[in-house]
Amino acid sequence: MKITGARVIVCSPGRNFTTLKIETDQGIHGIGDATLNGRELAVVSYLQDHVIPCILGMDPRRIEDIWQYLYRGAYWRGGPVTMRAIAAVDVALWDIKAKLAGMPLYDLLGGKSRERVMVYGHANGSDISETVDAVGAYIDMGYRAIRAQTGIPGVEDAYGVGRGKLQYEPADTRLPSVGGWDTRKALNTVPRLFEKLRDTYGFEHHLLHDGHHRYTPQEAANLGQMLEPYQLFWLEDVTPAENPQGFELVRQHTTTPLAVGEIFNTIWQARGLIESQSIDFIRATVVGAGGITHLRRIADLAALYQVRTGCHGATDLSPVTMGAALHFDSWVPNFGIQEYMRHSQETDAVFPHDYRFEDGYLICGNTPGHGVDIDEDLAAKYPYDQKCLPVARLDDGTMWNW
Ligand code: GCO
Ligand code: MG
Repeated sequence: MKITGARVIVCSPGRNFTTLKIETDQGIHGIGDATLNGRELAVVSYLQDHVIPCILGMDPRRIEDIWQYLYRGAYWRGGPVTMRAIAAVDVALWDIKAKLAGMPLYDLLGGKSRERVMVYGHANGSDISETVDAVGAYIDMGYRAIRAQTGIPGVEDAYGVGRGKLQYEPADTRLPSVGGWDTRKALNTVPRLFEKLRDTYGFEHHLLHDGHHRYTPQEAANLGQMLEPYQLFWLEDVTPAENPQGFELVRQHTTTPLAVGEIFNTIWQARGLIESQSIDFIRATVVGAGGITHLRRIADLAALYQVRTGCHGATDLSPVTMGAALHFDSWVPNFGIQEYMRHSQETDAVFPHDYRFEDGYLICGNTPGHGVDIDEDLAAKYPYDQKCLPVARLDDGTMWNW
């Protein structure tokens, strides 16, 4: 069996997506997501100029060998561009192999460990009371787990607030827009949000919060302590993970569960945090961390330390990643939760899929493969529309982590 063709499809049905389609001499094709929000064209070039010429003619059933070829063979290992390109190939090959076997991908991975996948949605508002209402709307939609982010008085464009949209979509200008940040003000506001949420809705639902890399380890520990009475499911990316020892300090001072890893590309970035038992959830996902082949190694390492998965699932990860992640989530023994921000109707139409939302869970379908395809004619109607993620500055102009 041979790979006879591979092409990159860039489209913007509501937002930008980069998709790889691999064709074979047996008429079976596979689809992989390669979207890197705000840096899409770098991955397009990596695939078109450097990966596709190498894989043409290879046997698509040799997923492991092709993964190693692209990872070791590049010599320049890791990084978001390389690993997204590898992920796109890997996911397309698993799609092909599962179609060949006539099985849904979860069966090929080892079979289902659960019937449905608990997801969390994103509620946000410009202030505490709007956010409390937004959480109520998610509860009404059936969600059992909800991430809550609020505007912070005195901070311009605080992270996670939808600017009037239900779905928070940060990449919306051609050049980066500038948001603000003030840790003192955030520490004054975030615990009050969760106090109000628990007062209003009780303790039945899982609540989550994303610090988006903004706090120092000491500030993060302080936030974790202040949030303890509200029993969060997790506090995410509370401090940058470049220095894993920072998480050890946070861990020593709070029992609030910690999640990290949506920007990780390899097991090497996750290893120290997992082995030191500094985190509870690993957020690496299919498109970010080299596809199914690499993600399952991360999950297996995590399982040794009772760390559970919590795959990144923002809207910049296409339905192809969502479909593949749901098969992974259905199989992986140490599953925690799956993020699900919901794609727009335009996006869903371009990527026909067989997963569905029901009662706070996503359920993956049974079609052979990962169950997601691309409608290329429809995709062609939505040309690439360059957009960047924002940047953040403190009040005095200092650059901060967005
Ligand atoms: C999350 C995230 C995202 C990222 C986005 C960047 O937890 O969902 O932090 O919303 O900001 O994926 O492209
Ligand atoms: Mg996040």
